Amino acid sequence: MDKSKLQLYFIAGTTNLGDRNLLDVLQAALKGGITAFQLREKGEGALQGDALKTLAEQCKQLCNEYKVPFIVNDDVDLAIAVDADGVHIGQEDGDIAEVRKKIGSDKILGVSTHSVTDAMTASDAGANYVGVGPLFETASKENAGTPVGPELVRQVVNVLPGLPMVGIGGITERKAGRVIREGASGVAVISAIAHAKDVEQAARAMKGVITLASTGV
Ligand code: TZP
Ligand code: MG
Repeated sequence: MDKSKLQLYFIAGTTNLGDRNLLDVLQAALKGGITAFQLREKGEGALQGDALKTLAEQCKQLCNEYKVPFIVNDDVDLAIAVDADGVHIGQEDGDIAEVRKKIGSDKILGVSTHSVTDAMTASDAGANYVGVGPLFETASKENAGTPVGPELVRQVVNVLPGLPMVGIGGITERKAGRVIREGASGVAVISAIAHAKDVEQAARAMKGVITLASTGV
């Protein structure tokens, strides 16, 4: 896949947003320059069934307008049903090669990884990109596990230099540059954008940091 699509990867679901409307937040983030979006509808009060499918279709439509890939977390059947651009799965979400077979070779497959071994396995099984983390402490994921630290990004890049990869977990505007300098293609964030006072501005500022760090300035 095109690594530049991973530069600023925004992840959200309705349960991350309090009173905010997901489509409003997504639109603001798209205006601010996010390069990929993942719908991650999880936890208490998460939408299901038709309501979730409708939301996914609306997110996809909005992402299409900005030519930004729309990825569905975990739910392979939903991703297929709404013809999403891809699916993202974790280590406990089934066999990676099976998911690849199910979605076909044209769709993006992302896999969460916590070690170099995980990343090698995901790459061998047909992942287009991996998420590496949690790099730092995060309040956005239950049982996220002990932070692996930004050094793991460099270790994965050293072993798998061609594999597109995003760092994830507790990444703020202040920490994003470090993650890029360790060799990540981009950063994946929930709260840095979803909880920002001004979502569009937060995305734009983060994108600026990433662009600067990527060009080595
Ligand atoms: N996977 C590992 S950490 C995490 C996920 C989904 C949460 C990232 O959220 P935040 O708010 O950017 O730390
Ligand atoms: Mg999962």
